[in-house]
This record gives sequence, structure tokens and C-alpha cells, in this order.
Amino acid sequence: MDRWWQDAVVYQIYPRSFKDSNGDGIGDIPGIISKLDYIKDLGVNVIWLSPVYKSPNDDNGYDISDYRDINPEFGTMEDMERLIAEAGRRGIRIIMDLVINHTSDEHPWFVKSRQGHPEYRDYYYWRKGKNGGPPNNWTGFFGGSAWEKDEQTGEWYLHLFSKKQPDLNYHNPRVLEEVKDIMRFWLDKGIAGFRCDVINIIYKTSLEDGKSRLILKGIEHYLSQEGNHKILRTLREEVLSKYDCFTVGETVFVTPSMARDLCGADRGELDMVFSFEHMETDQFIVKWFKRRFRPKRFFRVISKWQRELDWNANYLENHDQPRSVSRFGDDGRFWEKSAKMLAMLLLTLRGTPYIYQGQEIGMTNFDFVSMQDIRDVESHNIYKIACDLHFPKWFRWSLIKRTSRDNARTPMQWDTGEHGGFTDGSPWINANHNYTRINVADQKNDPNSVLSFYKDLIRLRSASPVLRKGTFKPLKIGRKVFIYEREYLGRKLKVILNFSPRTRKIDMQGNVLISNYKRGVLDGKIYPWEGVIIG
Ligand code: TEU
Ligand code: CA
Repeated sequence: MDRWWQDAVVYQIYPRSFKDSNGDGIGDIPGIISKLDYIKDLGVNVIWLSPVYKSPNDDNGYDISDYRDINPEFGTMEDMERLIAEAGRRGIRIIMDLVINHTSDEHPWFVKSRQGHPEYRDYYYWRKGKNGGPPNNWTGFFGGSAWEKDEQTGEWYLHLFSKKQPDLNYHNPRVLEEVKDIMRFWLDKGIAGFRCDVINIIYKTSLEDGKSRLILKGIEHYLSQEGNHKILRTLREEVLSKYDCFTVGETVFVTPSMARDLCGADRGELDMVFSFEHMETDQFIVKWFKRRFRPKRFFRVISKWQRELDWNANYLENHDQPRSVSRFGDDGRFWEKSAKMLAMLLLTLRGTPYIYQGQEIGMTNFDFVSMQDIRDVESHNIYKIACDLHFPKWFRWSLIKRTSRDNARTPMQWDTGEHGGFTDGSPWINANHNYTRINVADQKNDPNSVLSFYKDLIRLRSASPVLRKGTFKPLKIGRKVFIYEREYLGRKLKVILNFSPRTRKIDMQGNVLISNYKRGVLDGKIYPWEGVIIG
């Protein structure tokens, strides 16, 4: 099949926070439909929709209780079909989130499994405890033990995420059959593929104790196992290859060589993966322990992945990460310049770019002041652990403030109306008060806005085979300046990015194709947070 997804620009929607159409404070599918013209106008041609399936929302839809139904808060199956059709009419394809490492504990499979139903018991991992404790020493992604004791049978079940997200057991072949059916169900409705949630940890080779390590004890038993590769090849062969679609895997803790095994063109598994290494350059070991953002470290990692993989899924934001302008840019004095410069980085790398809702207008981290504003289950778990460890209150809050996933989950800022025009009711999570300054309505007709810059870059990229298909070569990885070259059939473009509030000298010449400053030719200088493409 042709690799149309290599020419795509993807826009991620987190439905809960995008647009509320009926005043209940929760974003929904009719809300998304009402904004399709906006998305079309941006120039993207694929939407990745975070989960809209039926879910008790312990982890905002990443805990699914029915894979074939829509969460009533978001609308109906008819709404979903209308969304696929309306998007299609605008030349936009939709990929859905495929969350198959775990289900909700309210999924009928788990309900029956928990009751000991012989057909369903083995859909999940049930084990006896050891010495009054859990069956092994594994720890989970949201902190604490990865096991939960069930009082009905006295046995424990495995959950790498929240305790309402029990892990599916892929040693049972019936589980994979169920997954294949679910995938076909949605592909038959006309979706163009899947973003596959934590897809490189779904197969647990054994349930032995993990080596002693600081975080995620046990990971060596389930990270990118051979059984996992086998599952991916089966899904490709038996399901995905029959459709014109693509997959992007969310793959945690991967190195470039592990990633190549998951998405190399010759492997027959995934089409591309989201790696995490560039997102880990401002942390020690776990994301909760931040260290200063050093651009050079970041450039090195990006460069490494660009060179080591033929094709990357490039992103600076998603629903799990703080906002990029607050994290890698300057959301104060150089807010506009740095948001635009980050846009240039994202849209000039080799690979498929993913823009997260609100990124295109430079949305920033939240301005919350206490835990009362926080909704995320992960943040609450971590806060509780920090309390148990007697961390002082100011410190606990500082961890949450800088790192919480809710930074990305505040409502999309549409206009200067109450709650940024997201809802007429009261929102499930508060809007950032800066919606009066940062919103779509103000940026839409301003040719110098962050939004207009995104549109310009997307257009430039669509028109430029060099940007879409060219090779990547780093020319300078400086402390604050990153320069690289893209080349295709002898045509070359250079991208120069200044991650600093100071003007820098630069010995490079050329006509400026686009810059976040107005200029015609490069004059030996690169301005604060400037990004330029020269040709
Ligand atoms: O995320 C998996 C993941 O490893 C992390 O990004 C996670 O969000 C957390 O930050 C670890 O500290 C995926 C989804 O993107 C996330 O929203 C879900 O909560 C998670 O899987 C479970 O389905
Ligand atoms: Ca709603």
C-alpha cells in the first residue's frame, strides 16, 4: 500500500477538553464536528482521536469498558460515524486510540473474570499472593505495587497502570482474537489506523520478581519481548494489511535499536513509533524529578533519532506531557517567538509531525494553585505517595505543577468568552486564565500569530519534497543553537533554531524562506528564539 501517511500532518484531539457542544462541561464529538473546518483550515490531514470508547473514566478513557461503543458523555455511535464522514469529506482521515494492554475493571470480560468465570478467568493475570503480599515485586507506572488483591477469591490481579486498568493476558490466544475483531470493527467503519497505547509492553514473558531498580521493577519481563513482536506481526498480517491504514505505536523506554525492531519497514509490525528519549532530557530517572532543560542535550537526542531511524513520529506535546512552550521555550517575554520556533522544529524534521490541540496557538501550562484543581489519577497517586514520604507541601505541589499531565488537559482556548469558549456550562477542568490573551479567535485573522505561522509551515511542508522526504544531517549542535540540513535529489534546505533570549552571530548565508522574524536574507545574526529556514 502506498505510504500516504509519510506525507501527513497529524492533529491530536483529546476529546474531553476540545469543544463542548451541550453545556455539560465535557468536550464531545458534536463539538469536534463543529470545529472540523478549523482543523481543515490548519492544513492537517489526519486526526488522532484519543479514546472516545465507553469508559468509567478512571484514566479519562484509557480504561475502556466497551470497545464497540461510544462514551455517552461524548455522544453516540451515529455521532462518531458522522465525524468520520464529515472529516472524510474534508480530506481528513481519523485514527483512533487502541488501548489493548489493559481494559477497565468494569469491562464485562473483567467482571466475569473476577467472578471466576472459566472462559474469562484467563483473560487477565490472576495469581496467589506471597507471604501476605503481592505475587511479585513489580511496580506500576502510576506508582506503587502493580498488583491488587481481590477479596472475592483472595487472588491478586496485575495492573501496570491504575488499579481500575487490569492488564490483559496475551498468553491466552482468545484475547488476541478479541483484539483483531475490535480492530476490524473500527477499520470497517472507515478509520485510517490506530495510535497503539503502550504497545511494546503488552506481552509479559514471565511473572518472576524484577531486578531491584528504582522504578518499574519487573520491566525486563515485559519490555519489547519476542512475544510482543509476534503479536504485532500477526495483527499486521491478519488485519491491518487488508486495509489502507497505518499504525503509530506509543512505545515506552525504547532505544533506537528497539524502535527499529518495532517499526522497521522490513519488520511487518508498526509503521512508526513515538519514542520518549527527547522528552526525558529534562528529568532524572523519573519525570517527577526535573532537571534544568539544556537545549544541547535535547538537540543531541533528536539528532540521534533522526539519524538512527528511517522514519520518526515527531512530537513535542501530547495529552501526557506539559506544554512545549512552557517547557522548552519561554512562555513569558518570548512566548510568541519561542512557540513559533518550536513549530519550526516540529515541522521541519524528517518524519510524520504530530500537533497536539492548542499547541498551534501556543497554549501554556496551567495556572492552577492547588490539588483541588487537579483531575488526573496519576497526579493524585503521586501526590499521595509524596505525602506518605513526608515531602513538604510546597515541594509536593512543585512536582505536580511542573509535571502533571493536566498541564495539557485544560480546555482548548477558542475565544475570549467565559472558559475560553470551551463550554457554556462549568468545565470538568478549569481553563487557563490566559485564554483572554491566547485564543483561536484572536489569532485566526492575524497573519503574524502563532496559529498563522503553523499554517504557513504546514503549507510550506506540503509544497516541499525536501521537507517531506529529504534526509536529515545535523550541521551544528550548539549549547543553544541547532542547525540541520535537509536534502532531497540535490535540493537542500537549512534550518537554524536559536533556543535562547540572546542574539547570536552566525556564519551562514542564504535567502530566508521563512522566519518568525520578518527578514529577507540572513545577515550574520540570529535573533532571540528565532527560527529560520534558508534555501
Ligand atoms: O501512556 C503511557 C505512559 O507510559 C506515560 O506517558 C504515562 O502517561 C505516564 O506519564 C507515566 O508516568 C499511555 C497514555 O498515553 C496515557 O494517557 C495512559 O494513562 C496510559 O497509557 C495508560 O493507558
Ligand atoms: Ca458535552
